[in-house]
Amino acid sequence: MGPLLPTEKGRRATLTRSAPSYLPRDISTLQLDVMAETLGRLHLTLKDPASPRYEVPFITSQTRGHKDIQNPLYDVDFQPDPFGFIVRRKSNGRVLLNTTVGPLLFADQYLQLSTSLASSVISGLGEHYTPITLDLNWSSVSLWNRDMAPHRSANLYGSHPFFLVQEGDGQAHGVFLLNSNAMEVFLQPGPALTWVTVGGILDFYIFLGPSPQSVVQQYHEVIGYPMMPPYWSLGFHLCRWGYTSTNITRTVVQLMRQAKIPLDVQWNDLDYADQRRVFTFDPQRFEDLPQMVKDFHQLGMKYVLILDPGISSASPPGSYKPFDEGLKRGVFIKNSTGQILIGKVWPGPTAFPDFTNPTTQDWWMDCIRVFHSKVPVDGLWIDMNEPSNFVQGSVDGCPESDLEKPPYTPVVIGSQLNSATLCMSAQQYLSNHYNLHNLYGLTEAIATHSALLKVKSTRPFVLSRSSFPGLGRFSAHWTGDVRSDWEQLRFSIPGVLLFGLYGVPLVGADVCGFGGDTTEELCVRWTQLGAFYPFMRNHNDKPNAGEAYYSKGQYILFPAPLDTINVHVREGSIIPQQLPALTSTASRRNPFALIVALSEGNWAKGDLFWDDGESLDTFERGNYSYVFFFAKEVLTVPGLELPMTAMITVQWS
Ligand code: MIG
Repeated sequence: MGPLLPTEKGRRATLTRSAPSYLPRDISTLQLDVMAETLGRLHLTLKDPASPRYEVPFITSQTRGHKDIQNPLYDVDFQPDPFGFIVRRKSNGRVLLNTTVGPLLFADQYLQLSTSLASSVISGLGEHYTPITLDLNWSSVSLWNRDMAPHRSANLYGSHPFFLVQEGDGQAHGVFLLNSNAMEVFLQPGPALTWVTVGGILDFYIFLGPSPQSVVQQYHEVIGYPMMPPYWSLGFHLCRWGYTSTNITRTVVQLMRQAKIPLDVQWNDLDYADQRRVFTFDPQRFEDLPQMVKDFHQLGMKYVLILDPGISSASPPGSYKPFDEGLKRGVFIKNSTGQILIGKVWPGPTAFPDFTNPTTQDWWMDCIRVFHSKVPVDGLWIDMNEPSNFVQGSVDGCPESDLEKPPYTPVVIGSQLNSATLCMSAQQYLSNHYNLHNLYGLTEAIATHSALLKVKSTRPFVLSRSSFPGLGRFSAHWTGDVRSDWEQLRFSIPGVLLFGLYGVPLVGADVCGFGGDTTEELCVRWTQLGAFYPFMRNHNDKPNAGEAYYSKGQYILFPAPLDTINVHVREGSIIPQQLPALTSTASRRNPFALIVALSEGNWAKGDLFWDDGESLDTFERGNYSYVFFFAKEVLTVPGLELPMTAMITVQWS
């Protein structure tokens, strides 16, 4: 470590590695900047002085332009070789951080720093399914945004590289590592922790409090204070995946009013969209959506619907403007060779808007403006924005590269960074997806917030599943696909409280649980708890039939309450189905689905005769289709990440 010399904003030194680290593409000379920005905030960065590296955009605009201040709450000492720093609370001399306990490593795709901790009571480093304080007994948490139903040890929808340490005497401090790359934090009983990140720079903010509240305030001063929500968004919200028509949605509202249950906001899930394509609505089942929204407004209610980022790329040219326009304006993320990256989400093949591109923000606003002129929504719910992808990387896979398989991959669900999302080598306006992945939801929230602001000129309401520091300036958050059970009800409390730390106070869990069937008692208790969530929405998964029992030569007793009829399917059969409707005139236009019950030998077959249903002699004249289905189990389909049990062959005649 060379001498610390004064700069305009603080002090600067050069670090030179004396022994090689043996890491690939090691960076052996670093620039250290130490900035005493406010009485309670210390800012420390480590960068490569020789060539600029990726740094997180969009955050911390408020902290620019600070000068080194005198007499802060902290002091910081340096150990020159091996390099480390020690941060103390001046008032009592307590060591808050001591990074001399382990080596600093700084290579292109592997950055590591360890520190001792002042106590074992630490909270943060979300988003995970944890209690309010973390387990320091040789555990680790990975920060990598992922579409994953909340459960233990999984990296979930958002990333928040911030933690609060309670020092034991009522005082507290906090640490924020501003870095958006995939990160793993190793927690040790020392108490100590080790940060490992696979890119970017080391950019630390240390907040001295001294009260826990002031730590949180100091953190929010850096990442931005939360937005002022519209008053109505504090009311009761009702949603379900499976309100399959305006008729059903209207009936729900009517029943709520008849039962005199307060309801501020009615929602629709993807059911409204024509072939699940955003910015459209189903011409039959949701034909009167614009009128329904106006009718709700007449009742003093508001209306919100879901918007997924994936834009269908397979509609016939000229038939789906959001894609055609987006293509023209170059708004979509490209693959490593410069073609539009195609993934697969609800509408089938999709392209992904690159919200780091200002052109995309304009295009997104135009899409919202046009849709809003037909359907005057009051807010938007942005789902699937980790971004989530049903195939790994893209429909064409991903190229072999250090970005897809870095020298070290943090422990993440799916084992690879491109699991259930885009290729890491995908190209965005500001950088590659490897660097920007964790910002996808935030950047979509920024674009959606500013579009609503321009289109409606009222306080925007956005609800985002994916998050990163700064999200709260633009959006509310819900905790994703929680299961309908007591444990998940209990864990929703730390889940919601932690998002307060992260600067997203308008947050809630799906009341009564999202996945599986709730029970009357659970739902009553969850509704009582939900009244204390800042954001209170009851939202459930599609009604589940999809429970399967496998049995042979056994007697099993199945519950058959009055509203349930059990269906038994013989092994080896495939049964075509259509979504039901109120008439067969309507239902025969609905999409088909297949029930495939594999045999013990792992095959199944079935067939379908399909004609217009009313003209004479269709069979004799050949005016029909005959489809034969054959399924055989395969273990994996190359490029398909989802567990796939059967390959289905279809023969037409
Ligand atoms: O892949 O839009 O978390 O609230 O109901 C599932 C359907 C997509 C996930 C959301 C959930 C929503 C569901 N969505």
